[in-house]
Amino acid sequence: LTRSRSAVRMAMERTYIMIKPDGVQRGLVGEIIKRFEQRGYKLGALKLYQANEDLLRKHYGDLQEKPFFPGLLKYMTSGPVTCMVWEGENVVRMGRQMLGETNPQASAPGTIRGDFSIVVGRNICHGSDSVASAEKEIKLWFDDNEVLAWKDHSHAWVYE
Ligand code: IDP
Ligand code: MG
Repeated sequence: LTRSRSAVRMAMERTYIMIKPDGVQRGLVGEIIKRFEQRGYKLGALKLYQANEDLLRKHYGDLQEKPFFPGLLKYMTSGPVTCMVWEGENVVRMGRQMLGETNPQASAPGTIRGDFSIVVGRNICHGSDSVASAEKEIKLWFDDNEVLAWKDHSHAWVYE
């Protein structure tokens, strides 16, 4: 019984969450951090950062041919972003759920995009779409020594 229970237990994951320049400018950094903290996820890394085009071309490599890509580069370099690593059970999928849909008008109220944004080109936040892209994005945006392992005293109150 113990073995089958631990076999179905979700893996602990890490995800890369980024508050885009509009989210920073509009004073939503605290609000977005608060939602991940209050859910019970654990902060692994955090910094305010001025992204450059080279980094964004790597981050958004799959979108380079899209007509909106030049505008996306301009948007994402228009001011500082807030880079974060959040850790916990199923956090990649749950993080995307907390962000909402890519298009804010398809995002349910209660999600970050659904509560604070209106158009896709100013949708406030980024979240990794898979465990593999999370690991890739964490490496891209952070040096190894910026991502910390630490003991969260709430762990036993968040997980059974
Ligand atoms: P995601 O951020 O929800 O993963 P992606 O399809 O990966 O969505 O697109 C990355 C980002 O590119 C979006 O969050 C948004 O900022 C921007 N974007 C996507 N589609 C459009 C568009 O049609 N017009 C303008 N910007 C777009
Ligand atoms: Mg994406």
